[in-house]
Amino acid sequence: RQQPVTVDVHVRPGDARRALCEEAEAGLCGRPKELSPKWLYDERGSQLFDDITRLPEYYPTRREREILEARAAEIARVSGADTLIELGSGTSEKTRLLLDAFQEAGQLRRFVPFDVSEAFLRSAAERLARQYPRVSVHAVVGDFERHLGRLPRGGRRLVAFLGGTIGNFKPEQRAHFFREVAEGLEPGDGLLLGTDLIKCRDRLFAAYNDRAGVTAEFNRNVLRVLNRELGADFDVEAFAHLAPFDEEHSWIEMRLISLREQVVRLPALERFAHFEEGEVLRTEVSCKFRPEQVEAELAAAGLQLSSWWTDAAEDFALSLSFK
Ligand code: AVJ
Repeated sequence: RQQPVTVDVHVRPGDARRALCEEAEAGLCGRPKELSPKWLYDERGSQLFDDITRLPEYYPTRREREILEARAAEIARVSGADTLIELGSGTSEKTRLLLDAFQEAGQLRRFVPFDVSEAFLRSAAERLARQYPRVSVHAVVGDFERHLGRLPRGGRRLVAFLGGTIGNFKPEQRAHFFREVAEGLEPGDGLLLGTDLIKCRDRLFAAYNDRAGVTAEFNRNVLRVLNRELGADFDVEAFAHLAPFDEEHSWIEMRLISLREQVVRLPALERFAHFEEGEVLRTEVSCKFRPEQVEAELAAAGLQLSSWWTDAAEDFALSLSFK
């Protein structure tokens, strides 16, 4: 009596490694050095991020959960959706708050988890199908920077992009992302977006430079990923973590700083990467937003803000906008 699970696959396991090779060439051999944050999340990196969400200094996850706990029923009602699409569905822990609220309102027909890892997504989809037997689960394995055009059509859809992951995009990528989402939606479909808000810089700094050093390990883990995937020989201990807040761009910038001059072998690229002492490899930006800015950026993509919810401390926001 459980509904069947469908899985659309738009990325294959080998794709990630090829993309990493391409990025690493420009990102490690040129200057300034930079990698996109998606490489932080191998199995160990995902576990470390999970640990981060429980750190006393790292507020976003708790704040977003607080909002969802208070507002899930309202979100279900206002959205009017019968299809919930979650981009970068992760462990779907917060999703459950939404799924339960939609189910309670009797309006959930379909759940579409969208994630880049096929193995992970398949097991999550099976589990969700068992736990929500009246809901049909249609999983999509894809990259949300490339495959938004492949979202299943039909019904009244709500696309959820939670966790503040939108902050990992730079302004141009962000504008592109909003346009792609809007293009895939029909009038009446919505976007539920989680955004971290600008706050006092000490708290921002503490959230990304925790005392226990978990974020440092999470950051340095990308070097282990490069060692494994590219056969590189990074000395993980020869890089320090620092994540300052850049006021001008309004983003936290995660950096790995080379503690000495060093040459790293990149056999998969048949190249070397040279680091000066003190040279920075940027591994992530995490943008912090003002409310008016979120509204304006959504509007520029053709998405009308309808609701804006924050936690009691106004640290984090969920917005609902409609095409
Ligand atoms: C998962 C992208 C929302 O930017 O806060 C946490 C990742 N990086 N600590 C964030 C992260 C360093 C996180 N997001």
